Amino acid sequence: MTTPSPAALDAYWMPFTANRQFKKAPRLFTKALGMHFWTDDGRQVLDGVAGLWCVNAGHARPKIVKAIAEQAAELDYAPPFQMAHPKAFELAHKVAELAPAGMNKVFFTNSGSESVDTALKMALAYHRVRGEGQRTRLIGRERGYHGVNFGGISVGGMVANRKMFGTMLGGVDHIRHTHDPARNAFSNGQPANGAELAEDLERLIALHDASTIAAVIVEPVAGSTGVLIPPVGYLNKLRQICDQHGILLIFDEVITGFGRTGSAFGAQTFGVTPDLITTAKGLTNGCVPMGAVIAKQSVYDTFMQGPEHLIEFFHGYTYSAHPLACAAGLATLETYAEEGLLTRAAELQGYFTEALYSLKGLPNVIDIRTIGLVGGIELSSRPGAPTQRAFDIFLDCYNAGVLIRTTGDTIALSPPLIIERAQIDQLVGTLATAIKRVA
Ligand code: PXG
Ligand code: PLP
Repeated sequence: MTTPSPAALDAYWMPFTANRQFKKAPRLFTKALGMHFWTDDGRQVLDGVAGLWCVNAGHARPKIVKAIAEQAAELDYAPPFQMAHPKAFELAHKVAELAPAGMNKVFFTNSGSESVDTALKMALAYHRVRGEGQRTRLIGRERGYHGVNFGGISVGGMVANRKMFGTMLGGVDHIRHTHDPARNAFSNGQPANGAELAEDLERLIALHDASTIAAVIVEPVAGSTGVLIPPVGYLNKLRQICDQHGILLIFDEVITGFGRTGSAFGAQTFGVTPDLITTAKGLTNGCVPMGAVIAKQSVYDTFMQGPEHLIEFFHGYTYSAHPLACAAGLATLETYAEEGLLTRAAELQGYFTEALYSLKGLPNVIDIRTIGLVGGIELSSRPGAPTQRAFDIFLDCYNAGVLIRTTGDTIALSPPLIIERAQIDQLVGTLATAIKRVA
Protein backbone atom coordinates (compact mmCIF):
# COMPACT_ATOMS: atom_id res chain seq x y z
CA MET A 1 0.00 0.00 0.00
CA THR A 2 1.31 3.46 -0.88
CA THR A 3 1.03 6.55 1.27
CA PRO A 4 -2.09 8.54 0.32
CA SER A 5 -1.88 11.90 -1.44
CA PRO A 6 -2.53 15.09 0.57
CA ALA A 7 -5.93 15.42 -1.15
CA ALA A 8 -6.98 11.99 0.11
CA LEU A 9 -6.28 13.13 3.67
CA ASP A 10 -8.22 16.34 3.36
CA ALA A 11 -11.68 15.58 4.73
CA TYR A 12 -10.75 13.92 8.01
CA TRP A 13 -10.54 16.47 10.86
CA MET A 14 -8.29 14.54 13.21
CA PRO A 15 -8.80 14.55 16.99
CA PHE A 16 -6.06 15.84 19.33
CA THR A 17 -3.69 16.11 16.35
CA ALA A 18 -1.79 18.91 14.62
CA ASN A 19 -3.76 18.35 11.40
CA ARG A 20 -1.60 20.37 8.99
CA GLN A 21 1.68 18.99 10.30
CA PHE A 22 0.35 15.42 10.26
CA LYS A 23 -1.03 15.60 6.75
CA LYS A 24 2.34 16.75 5.43
CA ALA A 25 3.99 13.61 6.84
CA PRO A 26 1.24 11.13 7.71
CA ARG A 27 1.79 8.10 9.94
CA LEU A 28 -0.66 5.33 9.10
CA PHE A 29 -1.17 1.89 10.60
CA THR A 30 -2.83 -0.67 8.40
CA LYS A 31 -2.48 -3.87 10.43
CA ALA A 32 -1.96 -5.02 14.01
CA LEU A 33 -1.24 -8.36 15.69
CA GLY A 34 -0.14 -9.18 19.21
CA MET A 35 2.48 -6.65 20.36
CA HIS A 36 2.85 -5.00 16.95
CA PHE A 37 1.44 -2.61 14.40
CA TRP A 38 2.41 -2.47 10.75
CA THR A 39 2.63 0.81 8.85
CA ASP A 40 1.27 1.46 5.37
CA ASP A 41 4.80 1.06 4.02
CA GLY A 42 5.12 -2.34 5.68
CA ARG A 43 7.26 -1.50 8.72
CA GLN A 44 6.67 -3.39 11.97
CA VAL A 45 6.24 -1.17 15.05
CA LEU A 46 6.32 -2.43 18.65
CA ASP A 47 3.30 -1.09 20.54
CA GLY A 48 4.62 0.55 23.71
CA VAL A 49 1.30 2.14 24.67
CA ALA A 50 -1.39 -0.52 24.09
CA GLY A 51 -2.80 1.60 21.26
CA LEU A 52 -3.93 4.42 23.53
CA TRP A 53 -3.81 2.66 26.93
CA CYS A 54 -6.55 0.26 25.80
CA VAL A 55 -5.31 -2.86 23.99
CA ASN A 56 -4.33 -4.62 27.22
CA ALA A 57 -4.38 -8.17 25.81
CA GLY A 58 -2.55 -7.24 22.61
CA HIS A 59 -3.95 -6.85 19.12
CA ALA A 60 -6.32 -9.04 17.11
CA ARG A 61 -6.74 -11.73 19.76
CA PRO A 62 -8.53 -14.62 17.99
CA LYS A 63 -11.15 -15.21 20.70
CA ILE A 64 -12.20 -11.56 20.65
CA VAL A 65 -12.18 -11.30 16.85
CA LYS A 66 -14.39 -14.39 16.59
CA ALA A 67 -16.81 -13.17 19.27
CA ILE A 68 -17.34 -9.85 17.48
CA ALA A 69 -17.82 -11.48 14.07
CA GLU A 70 -20.30 -14.03 15.39
CA GLN A 71 -22.22 -11.43 17.35
CA ALA A 72 -22.55 -9.17 14.30
CA ALA A 73 -24.14 -12.04 12.38
CA GLU A 74 -26.41 -13.17 15.21
CA LEU A 75 -27.73 -9.98 16.83
CA ASP A 76 -26.27 -6.78 15.42
CA TYR A 77 -28.21 -4.39 17.60
CA ALA A 78 -30.87 -4.39 20.30
CA PRO A 79 -32.45 -1.28 21.79
CA PRO A 80 -31.16 -0.70 25.32
CA PHE A 81 -34.12 1.29 26.67
CA GLN A 82 -36.97 -0.91 28.01
CA MET A 83 -35.35 -3.83 26.12
CA ALA A 84 -32.11 -5.77 26.50
CA HIS A 85 -30.12 -8.77 25.29
CA PRO A 86 -28.50 -11.55 27.37
CA LYS A 87 -24.84 -10.57 26.96
CA ALA A 88 -25.44 -7.18 28.61
CA PHE A 89 -26.35 -8.96 31.86
CA GLU A 90 -23.52 -11.48 31.50
CA LEU A 91 -20.91 -8.79 31.00
CA ALA A 92 -22.24 -6.70 33.89
CA HIS A 93 -21.89 -9.77 36.17
CA LYS A 94 -18.33 -10.43 35.02
CA VAL A 95 -17.30 -6.81 35.54
CA ALA A 96 -18.92 -6.78 39.00
CA GLU A 97 -16.99 -9.94 39.91
CA LEU A 98 -13.71 -8.17 39.17
CA ALA A 99 -14.65 -4.96 41.00
CA PRO A 100 -13.97 -4.31 44.68
CA ALA A 101 -16.43 -5.98 47.09
CA GLY A 102 -19.75 -4.15 47.26
CA MET A 103 -19.30 -2.50 43.84
CA ASN A 104 -21.66 -4.64 41.85
CA LYS A 105 -23.91 -2.52 39.64
CA VAL A 106 -22.71 -1.74 36.12
CA PHE A 107 -24.03 0.99 33.79
CA PHE A 108 -22.73 0.79 30.21
CA THR A 109 -21.53 3.72 28.06
CA ASN A 110 -19.45 3.98 24.89
CA SER A 111 -16.28 5.73 26.07
CA GLY A 112 -14.38 7.05 29.03
CA SER A 113 -15.76 10.53 28.48
CA GLU A 114 -19.30 9.18 28.59
CA SER A 115 -18.50 7.15 31.71
CA VAL A 116 -17.28 10.29 33.45
CA ASP A 117 -20.33 12.36 32.57
CA THR A 118 -22.56 9.42 33.56
CA ALA A 119 -20.86 9.11 36.96
CA LEU A 120 -21.13 12.85 37.63
CA LYS A 121 -24.85 12.76 36.80
CA MET A 122 -25.30 9.68 38.98
CA ALA A 123 -23.70 11.50 41.90
CA LEU A 124 -25.94 14.56 41.51
CA ALA A 125 -29.08 12.46 41.13
CA TYR A 126 -28.10 10.20 44.04
CA HIS A 127 -28.04 13.12 46.45
CA ARG A 128 -31.28 14.49 45.07
CA VAL A 129 -33.06 11.15 45.53
CA ARG A 130 -31.78 11.13 49.11
CA GLY A 131 -33.35 14.53 49.71
CA GLU A 132 -30.05 16.42 49.56
CA GLY A 133 -30.57 18.09 46.21
CA GLN A 134 -28.51 21.06 47.33
CA ARG A 135 -25.38 18.94 46.91
CA THR A 136 -24.63 20.18 43.39
CA ARG A 137 -20.91 20.91 43.50
CA LEU A 138 -18.45 18.61 41.78
CA ILE A 139 -14.80 18.63 42.79
CA GLY A 140 -11.98 17.58 40.47
CA ARG A 141 -8.22 17.94 40.73
CA GLU A 142 -5.65 20.05 38.95
CA ARG A 143 -3.88 18.05 36.21
CA GLY A 144 -6.80 15.62 36.07
CA TYR A 145 -8.03 14.22 32.75
CA HIS A 146 -11.62 13.07 32.63
CA GLY A 147 -12.33 13.00 28.93
CA VAL A 148 -13.65 15.71 26.71
CA ASN A 149 -17.36 16.08 27.36
CA PHE A 150 -18.60 19.12 29.26
CA GLY A 151 -18.73 17.43 32.65
CA GLY A 152 -15.31 15.88 32.16
CA ILE A 153 -13.55 19.07 31.08
CA SER A 154 -15.22 20.97 33.92
CA VAL A 155 -13.82 18.68 36.62
CA GLY A 156 -10.67 18.11 34.56
CA GLY A 157 -7.54 20.10 35.15
CA MET A 158 -5.76 20.47 31.80
CA VAL A 159 -5.86 24.08 30.71
CA ALA A 160 -5.58 23.38 26.98
CA ASN A 161 -8.69 21.19 27.16
CA ARG A 162 -10.65 23.85 29.07
CA LYS A 163 -9.71 27.34 27.99
CA MET A 164 -11.47 27.34 24.62
CA PHE A 165 -14.82 26.19 25.91
CA GLY A 166 -16.35 28.95 27.94
CA THR A 167 -17.62 28.55 31.46
CA MET A 168 -18.41 24.83 31.26
CA LEU A 169 -20.32 23.43 34.30
CA GLY A 170 -20.96 25.87 37.11
CA GLY A 171 -20.15 25.12 40.73
CA VAL A 172 -17.03 23.08 40.05
CA ASP A 173 -13.82 23.44 42.04
CA HIS A 174 -10.47 21.67 42.11
CA ILE A 175 -8.10 20.34 44.73
CA ARG A 176 -4.36 20.62 44.15
CA HIS A 177 -2.48 18.04 42.13
CA THR A 178 0.09 15.76 43.74
CA HIS A 179 3.02 16.26 41.37
CA ASP A 180 5.97 17.30 43.51
CA PRO A 181 9.28 16.57 41.73
CA ALA A 182 11.26 18.61 44.26
CA ARG A 183 10.41 16.08 46.99
CA ASN A 184 9.49 12.98 45.01
CA ALA A 185 11.68 12.68 41.88
CA PHE A 186 12.81 9.09 41.14
CA SER A 187 10.53 7.67 43.85
CA ASN A 188 10.32 4.15 42.37
CA GLY A 189 6.66 3.30 43.07
CA GLN A 190 4.37 5.39 45.26
CA PRO A 191 6.06 8.61 46.40
CA ALA A 192 6.56 8.97 50.13
CA ASN A 193 5.60 12.64 50.31
CA GLY A 194 2.26 14.28 49.76
CA ALA A 195 -0.52 12.43 51.62
CA GLU A 196 -1.36 15.78 53.23
CA LEU A 197 -2.37 17.16 49.81
CA ALA A 198 -5.66 15.28 50.27
CA GLU A 199 -6.42 17.76 53.02
CA ASP A 200 -6.85 20.35 50.30
CA LEU A 201 -10.37 18.93 50.10
CA GLU A 202 -10.95 20.28 53.59
CA ARG A 203 -10.04 23.74 52.33
CA LEU A 204 -12.79 23.48 49.71
CA ILE A 205 -15.22 22.12 52.28
CA ALA A 206 -14.45 25.10 54.50
CA LEU A 207 -15.08 27.40 51.53
CA HIS A 208 -18.23 25.85 50.08
CA ASP A 209 -19.56 23.74 52.99
CA ALA A 210 -19.85 19.98 52.62
CA SER A 211 -23.63 20.25 52.31
CA THR A 212 -23.15 21.72 48.79
CA ILE A 213 -20.68 19.08 47.52
CA ALA A 214 -21.91 16.00 45.66
CA ALA A 215 -18.72 14.23 44.66
CA VAL A 216 -14.96 14.28 44.24
CA ILE A 217 -13.44 12.69 41.13
CA VAL A 218 -9.78 11.70 40.77
CA GLU A 219 -7.73 9.26 38.75
CA PRO A 220 -5.95 6.82 41.11
CA VAL A 221 -2.93 7.32 38.82
CA ALA A 222 -3.20 10.37 36.57
CA GLY A 223 -2.29 9.03 33.13
CA SER A 224 -2.74 11.67 30.48
CA THR A 225 -1.07 14.41 32.47
CA GLY A 226 2.15 12.52 32.85
CA VAL A 227 1.80 9.37 34.99
CA LEU A 228 1.35 10.89 38.45
CA ILE A 229 1.32 8.16 41.10
CA PRO A 230 -0.57 8.82 44.34
CA PRO A 231 1.62 9.46 47.38
CA VAL A 232 1.44 6.80 50.10
CA GLY A 233 -1.72 7.38 52.16
CA TYR A 234 -3.16 10.05 49.86
CA LEU A 235 -6.12 8.10 48.49
CA ASN A 236 -6.96 6.72 51.95
CA LYS A 237 -7.11 10.25 53.28
CA LEU A 238 -9.38 11.40 50.45
CA ARG A 239 -11.68 8.46 51.22
CA GLN A 240 -11.75 9.33 54.89
CA ILE A 241 -12.58 13.01 54.30
CA CYS A 242 -15.35 12.10 51.81
CA ASP A 243 -16.85 9.64 54.31
CA GLN A 244 -16.76 12.17 57.09
CA HIS A 245 -18.74 14.66 54.99
CA GLY A 246 -21.14 12.46 53.00
CA ILE A 247 -19.36 13.20 49.71
CA LEU A 248 -19.21 10.49 47.02
CA LEU A 249 -15.74 9.48 45.86
CA ILE A 250 -15.35 8.66 42.16
CA PHE A 251 -12.23 6.91 40.86
CA ASP A 252 -11.72 7.50 37.15
CA GLU A 253 -10.14 4.18 36.19
CA VAL A 254 -10.38 4.56 32.41
CA ILE A 255 -6.62 3.92 32.26
CA THR A 256 -5.96 2.12 35.54
CA GLY A 257 -8.84 -0.35 35.06
CA PHE A 258 -8.31 -3.88 33.76
CA GLY A 259 -4.87 -4.73 34.97
CA ARG A 260 -2.71 -1.71 34.28
CA THR A 261 -1.42 -1.33 37.84
CA GLY A 262 -1.21 -5.03 38.73
CA SER A 263 -4.78 -5.67 39.93
CA ALA A 264 -8.09 -5.54 38.08
CA PHE A 265 -8.58 -1.97 39.33
CA GLY A 266 -6.41 0.70 40.90
CA ALA A 267 -8.84 0.66 43.82
CA GLN A 268 -7.49 -2.81 44.64
CA THR A 269 -3.84 -1.95 44.04
CA PHE A 270 -4.09 0.99 46.44
CA GLY A 271 -6.58 -0.65 48.84
CA VAL A 272 -9.15 2.15 48.71
CA THR A 273 -12.75 1.57 47.60
CA PRO A 274 -14.58 4.50 45.99
CA ASP A 275 -18.36 4.81 45.53
CA LEU A 276 -18.23 4.90 41.73
CA ILE A 277 -15.61 3.69 39.26
CA THR A 278 -15.49 4.89 35.66
CA THR A 279 -13.93 2.56 33.10
CA ALA A 280 -13.60 2.15 29.31
CA LYS A 281 -10.56 1.23 27.16
CA GLY A 282 -9.42 -2.18 28.51
CA LEU A 283 -13.02 -3.31 29.05
CA THR A 284 -13.18 -4.43 25.42
CA ASN A 285 -9.44 -4.46 24.73
CA GLY A 286 -10.04 -1.40 22.56
CA CYS A 287 -11.76 -3.52 19.87
CA VAL A 288 -15.24 -2.00 20.10
CA PRO A 289 -15.90 1.32 21.86
CA MET A 290 -17.37 0.72 25.30
CA GLY A 291 -17.23 2.17 28.79
CA ALA A 292 -18.92 1.42 32.09
CA VAL A 293 -19.64 3.00 35.44
CA ILE A 294 -19.45 0.60 38.36
CA ALA A 295 -21.53 1.66 41.36
CA LYS A 296 -21.75 0.52 44.94
CA GLN A 297 -24.83 -1.50 45.80
CA SER A 298 -25.85 1.26 48.23
CA VAL A 299 -25.79 3.90 45.47
CA TYR A 300 -27.97 1.73 43.25
CA ASP A 301 -30.34 0.91 46.10
CA THR A 302 -30.86 4.60 46.77
CA PHE A 303 -32.28 4.97 43.26
CA MET A 304 -34.56 1.93 43.61
CA GLN A 305 -37.29 3.71 45.50
CA GLY A 306 -40.61 5.08 44.33
CA PRO A 307 -43.14 3.36 42.08
CA GLU A 308 -41.67 0.37 40.27
CA HIS A 309 -43.05 1.35 36.87
CA LEU A 310 -41.10 4.63 36.80
CA ILE A 311 -37.64 5.07 35.29
CA GLU A 312 -35.18 5.61 38.15
CA PHE A 313 -32.30 7.30 36.27
CA PHE A 314 -33.08 9.41 33.20
CA HIS A 315 -29.87 8.68 31.36
CA GLY A 316 -28.57 6.30 28.69
CA TYR A 317 -27.12 6.08 25.20
CA THR A 318 -28.44 4.62 21.96
CA TYR A 319 -25.44 2.33 22.08
CA SER A 320 -25.37 1.50 25.82
CA ALA A 321 -24.53 -2.21 26.12
CA HIS A 322 -24.17 -2.55 22.34
CA PRO A 323 -24.20 -6.27 21.45
CA LEU A 324 -20.87 -6.12 19.61
CA ALA A 325 -19.26 -4.34 22.54
CA CYS A 326 -20.72 -6.83 25.03
CA ALA A 327 -19.46 -9.76 22.95
CA ALA A 328 -16.03 -8.14 22.74
CA GLY A 329 -16.08 -7.41 26.48
CA LEU A 330 -16.94 -10.99 27.43
CA ALA A 331 -14.24 -12.42 25.17
CA THR A 332 -11.76 -9.85 26.50
CA LEU A 333 -12.43 -10.74 30.14
CA GLU A 334 -12.09 -14.45 29.28
CA THR A 335 -8.77 -13.76 27.61
CA TYR A 336 -7.56 -11.78 30.64
CA ALA A 337 -8.61 -14.64 32.94
CA GLU A 338 -7.11 -17.45 30.81
CA GLU A 339 -3.75 -15.70 30.57
CA GLY A 340 -3.64 -14.16 34.05
CA LEU A 341 -3.26 -10.73 32.47
CA LEU A 342 -4.97 -8.71 35.21
CA THR A 343 -2.12 -9.50 37.59
CA ARG A 344 0.67 -9.76 35.03
CA ALA A 345 1.67 -6.12 35.56
CA ALA A 346 2.41 -6.97 39.19
CA GLU A 347 4.71 -9.81 38.08
CA LEU A 348 6.51 -7.72 35.48
CA GLN A 349 6.74 -4.44 37.34
CA GLY A 350 10.10 -5.24 38.91
CA TYR A 351 11.67 -5.94 35.53
CA PHE A 352 9.88 -3.02 33.87
CA THR A 353 10.92 -0.58 36.60
CA GLU A 354 14.53 -1.70 36.50
CA ALA A 355 14.57 -1.29 32.71
CA LEU A 356 13.12 2.22 32.95
CA TYR A 357 15.53 3.20 35.68
CA SER A 358 18.38 2.45 33.27
CA LEU A 359 17.37 5.75 31.66
CA LYS A 360 18.27 7.65 34.81
CA GLY A 361 21.29 9.84 34.10
CA LEU A 362 20.58 10.19 30.36
CA PRO A 363 20.44 13.78 29.05
CA ASN A 364 17.42 15.81 30.22
CA VAL A 365 15.77 12.97 32.18
CA ILE A 366 14.51 14.66 35.36
CA ASP A 367 12.14 12.03 36.77
CA ILE A 368 11.02 8.44 36.22
CA ARG A 369 7.69 7.27 37.60
CA THR A 370 6.42 3.71 37.39
CA ILE A 371 3.73 1.48 38.79
CA GLY A 372 2.54 -1.83 37.35
CA LEU A 373 3.06 -1.59 33.59
CA VAL A 374 2.82 2.20 33.38
CA GLY A 375 5.86 4.40 33.13
CA GLY A 376 6.42 8.12 32.88
CA ILE A 377 9.79 9.57 31.94
CA GLU A 378 9.85 13.31 32.47
CA LEU A 379 12.30 15.41 30.46
CA SER A 380 13.32 18.98 30.98
CA SER A 381 11.71 21.19 28.33
CA ARG A 382 13.69 22.98 25.67
CA PRO A 383 13.82 26.64 26.62
CA GLY A 384 10.95 28.40 24.89
CA ALA A 385 9.76 25.21 23.18
CA PRO A 386 7.81 23.03 25.60
CA THR A 387 6.70 19.59 24.27
CA GLN A 388 9.21 19.71 21.35
CA ARG A 389 11.88 17.52 22.90
CA ALA A 390 9.41 14.77 23.79
CA PHE A 391 7.79 14.96 20.36
CA ASP A 392 11.17 14.61 18.63
CA ILE A 393 11.86 11.53 20.75
CA PHE A 394 8.43 10.15 19.79
CA LEU A 395 9.29 10.55 16.09
CA ASP A 396 12.74 9.06 16.54
CA CYS A 397 11.27 5.98 18.27
CA TYR A 398 8.57 5.67 15.64
CA ASN A 399 11.15 5.70 12.88
CA ALA A 400 13.09 3.07 14.81
CA GLY A 401 10.02 0.82 15.08
CA VAL A 402 8.62 1.60 18.54
CA LEU A 403 5.40 3.45 19.40
CA ILE A 404 5.46 5.57 22.55
CA ARG A 405 3.21 8.41 23.72
CA THR A 406 4.07 11.88 24.91
CA THR A 407 2.23 14.37 27.06
CA GLY A 408 3.94 17.70 27.52
CA ASP A 409 7.59 16.73 27.94
CA THR A 410 6.77 13.44 29.64
CA ILE A 411 7.03 10.16 27.76
CA ALA A 412 4.32 7.71 28.77
CA LEU A 413 4.68 3.95 28.35
CA SER A 414 1.79 1.52 28.89
CA PRO A 415 2.49 -1.58 26.82
CA PRO A 416 -0.01 -4.38 26.33
CA LEU A 417 0.04 -6.65 29.39
CA ILE A 418 1.26 -9.54 27.20
CA ILE A 419 4.63 -7.87 26.71
CA GLU A 420 7.68 -10.14 27.08
CA ARG A 421 10.91 -9.19 28.82
CA ALA A 422 12.85 -9.02 25.54
CA GLN A 423 10.25 -6.58 24.21
CA ILE A 424 10.63 -4.42 27.33
CA ASP A 425 14.35 -4.37 26.51
CA GLN A 426 13.63 -3.33 22.93
CA LEU A 427 11.19 -0.62 24.06
CA VAL A 428 13.53 0.89 26.62
CA GLY A 429 16.64 0.41 24.46
CA THR A 430 15.07 2.24 21.52
CA LEU A 431 13.92 4.98 23.86
CA ALA A 432 17.40 5.34 25.36
CA THR A 433 18.93 5.73 21.91
CA ALA A 434 16.30 8.32 20.97
CA ILE A 435 16.80 10.31 24.20
CA LYS A 436 20.54 10.45 23.51
CA ARG A 437 20.12 11.27 19.81
CA VAL A 438 17.59 14.03 20.38
CA ALA A 439 19.40 15.61 23.33
N1 PXG B 1 -10.78 9.44 31.98
C1 PXG B 1 -9.48 9.10 31.97
C2 PXG B 1 -8.75 8.93 33.27
C3 PXG B 1 -8.81 8.89 30.75
O1 PXG B 1 -7.51 8.57 30.75
C4 PXG B 1 -10.89 9.40 29.61
C5 PXG B 1 -11.47 9.59 30.85
C6 PXG B 1 -11.72 9.59 28.38
O2 PXG B 1 -11.90 8.39 27.70
P1 PXG B 1 -12.33 8.44 26.14
O3 PXG B 1 -12.61 6.99 25.85
O4 PXG B 1 -13.54 9.29 26.03
O5 PXG B 1 -11.15 9.00 25.37
C7 PXG B 1 -9.54 9.02 29.54
C8 PXG B 1 -8.92 8.81 28.21
C9 PXG B 1 -3.20 10.14 26.46
C10 PXG B 1 -4.67 9.90 26.25
O6 PXG B 1 -2.48 10.32 25.53
C11 PXG B 1 -5.41 9.41 27.27
C12 PXG B 1 -6.79 9.24 27.09
C13 PXG B 1 -7.38 9.53 25.88
C14 PXG B 1 -6.62 10.02 24.86
C15 PXG B 1 -5.24 10.21 25.03
O7 PXG B 1 -2.74 10.10 27.59
N2 PXG B 1 -7.51 8.80 28.17
N1 PLP C 1 -29.09 13.87 19.04
C1 PLP C 1 -30.25 13.44 18.56
C2 PLP C 1 -31.04 14.31 17.62
C3 PLP C 1 -30.75 12.18 18.95
O1 PLP C 1 -31.91 11.73 18.51
C4 PLP C 1 -29.95 11.38 19.83
C5 PLP C 1 -30.38 10.04 20.27
O2 PLP C 1 -31.50 9.60 19.98
C6 PLP C 1 -28.74 11.88 20.31
C7 PLP C 1 -28.32 13.14 19.90
C8 PLP C 1 -27.89 11.10 21.28
O3 PLP C 1 -27.23 10.04 20.64
P1 PLP C 1 -26.60 8.82 21.47
O4 PLP C 1 -27.74 8.15 22.16
O5 PLP C 1 -25.95 7.95 20.43
O6 PLP C 1 -25.63 9.43 22.43
